[in-house]
Amino acid sequence: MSPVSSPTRVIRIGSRKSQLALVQTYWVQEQLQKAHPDIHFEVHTMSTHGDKVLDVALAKIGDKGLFTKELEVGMLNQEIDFAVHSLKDLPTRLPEGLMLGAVSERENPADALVLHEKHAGKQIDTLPEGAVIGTSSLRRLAQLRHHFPHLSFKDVRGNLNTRLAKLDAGEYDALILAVAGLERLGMADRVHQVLPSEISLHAVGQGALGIECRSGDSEVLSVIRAIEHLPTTRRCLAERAFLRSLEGGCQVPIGVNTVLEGDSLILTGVVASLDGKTVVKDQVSGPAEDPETLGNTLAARLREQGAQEILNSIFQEVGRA
Ligand code: DPM
Repeated sequence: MSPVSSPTRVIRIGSRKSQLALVQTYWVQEQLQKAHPDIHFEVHTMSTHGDKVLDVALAKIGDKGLFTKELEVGMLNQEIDFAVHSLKDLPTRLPEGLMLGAVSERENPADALVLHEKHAGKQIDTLPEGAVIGTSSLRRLAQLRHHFPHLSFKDVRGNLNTRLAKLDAGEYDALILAVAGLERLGMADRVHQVLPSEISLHAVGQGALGIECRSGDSEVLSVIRAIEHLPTTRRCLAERAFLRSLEGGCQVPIGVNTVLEGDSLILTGVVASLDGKTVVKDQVSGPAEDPETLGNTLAARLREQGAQEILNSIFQEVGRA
């Protein structure tokens, strides 16, 4: 008698439809498929609100789950089992019933300067007076204005290819984009300069992927453990606690940097006003085992130095998400 074969277990992965989201999701699918040959991993794509509203400045449409909400509803409805996000797009407070289940190894978390060809050979500090920098990140805007008040800034939306086409067409002199996104799309050659952390502290979670799943879904949690990277998780949990404690959404002029040194973690954070004139920056270090305490401690320190006033005036200006 032939043995009765059990039906193959299917796990459904949710993803946004953008090229970057799909590259990231297929990478996760491939890693998990290798680690769990007995399970079949299927990718289901969905459009999120952030993908549909392309003509409004990011900071104005609010950010609460802008790129995650439809996927979250899909998880709660059991249509998908988990979702792959750029961790920096995943809000620090998740809906009831969902959790951050795993974080993958971080790639270069820094920001990159991408120049129009007429500026070839230049760097951020040698761009001419009035050069137009395309970014819709308040974090990049505030930090760069602080260091380079002679540059001007213009909003830019759309996917990476759309943005690069606008740059090449001469609408901007330069763009600031995440190194990790360009690398994942095979466009690392567009990076003219990796901005040092003294100039631009990166966004919370930048360069890492976050897997969001149903709280307590023990099967999914044990499956996704295959891509978990503990050092990255610790760094990102400290960064996320810092942002959560400051009540900052995705679109705030808040930057971070984390360094692991043996058993200790060093966390640097900045909050800057949109005109770049007021910058509050500090650093804390402590046991890497307790990253969230570190994030909360740094937030409290920056608040003592005026960070809350900076944030409150921005929430008044651009609205709160
Ligand atoms: C968030 C921001 C941006 C994205 C804000 C910030 C950049 C928006 C812009 C929260 N999400 O960074 O301060 O510059 O107009 C995004 C990118 C990636 C994930 C693209 C990028 C790829 C890198 C990664 C958009 N989300 O930052 O250039 O996975 O970390």
